[in-house]
Amino acid sequence: MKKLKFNINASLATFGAFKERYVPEGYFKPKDLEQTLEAVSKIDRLNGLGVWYPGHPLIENPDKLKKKFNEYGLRVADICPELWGDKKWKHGAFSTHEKKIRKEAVKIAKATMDLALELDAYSVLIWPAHDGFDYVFESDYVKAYDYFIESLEEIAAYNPGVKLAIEYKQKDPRAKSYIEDIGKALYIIKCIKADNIGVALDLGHSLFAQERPAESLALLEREDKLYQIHLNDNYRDADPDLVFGSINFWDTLEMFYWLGKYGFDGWLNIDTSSPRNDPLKMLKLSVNFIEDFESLAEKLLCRQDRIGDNLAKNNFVDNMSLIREVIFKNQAK
Ligand SMILES: [Mn+2]
Repeated sequence: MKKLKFNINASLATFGAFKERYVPEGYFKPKDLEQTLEAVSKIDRLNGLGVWYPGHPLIENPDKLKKKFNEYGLRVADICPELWGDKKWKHGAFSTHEKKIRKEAVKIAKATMDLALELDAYSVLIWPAHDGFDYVFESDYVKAYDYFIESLEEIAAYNPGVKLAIEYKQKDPRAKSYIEDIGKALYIIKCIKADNIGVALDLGHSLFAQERPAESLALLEREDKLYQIHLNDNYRDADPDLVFGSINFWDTLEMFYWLGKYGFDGWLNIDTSSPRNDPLKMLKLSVNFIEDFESLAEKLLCRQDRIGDNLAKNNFVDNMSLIREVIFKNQAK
């Protein structure tokens, strides 16, 4: 069996100040671009960074940004339009009733697609952060979904050669997001009918939505809509972006088994937040955990025929007995 070795990326945001409402000044003094690239380049296997527009260092000069990343052996993995950090987006970017704001969001998303081509990014991440609501009688749902779909249709048609990955999430910053789970994400994609619109499956968001991540992955694989994977962890009750691999072992292992089985060739994006621990060490820990899950998944993939036979009979107990032997006894009967 071919060795599992996924592409791994992170983001400069990993080294941010981590400002929050209780500690508005943040927990760290943010590192500058050179310091961050220097630090990231020392982590083996971490070969890419996700960037954003507008606001990311050097993003107005993509050639210079590419050259700078190259100096450190890094490349751009993905890019996203930054449509959450200003109060003008407070009623959403794509679904808001304010036409002027929707137009502005669409314009920024199109410019981000142009940058994606210049930077050789694999895909463009669309996170509809404020597209949601907080209260009953706050939203005209039909209109909101119409506007959302119209906006995304216009963006997708702008360049069918650029992949757009919608990232669903239950809530935060809104009390309720419109695109909150895999079902709604796929519903929207089916409504839009553009070949270049898919999904960013964020492991933490899937757990938070009470999904089995491997099942959500399967739906995306079935529809050929798996464009990005984001890795982090949580207790399924919120999205604190805790270190990948630290909490939900079995769901994560099952997801890695299927990622390997499907031959996923995109990027695994380490999407974690680390206000109380050294961000660089935490990033390394996530990379190490990815390698651990790759090697465990590999061992299982060597037994995929037996695992497949058991799945075909819904034979959980024989499957888990086999998997347990492989994982804990380092052997299989
Ligand atoms: Mn994410």
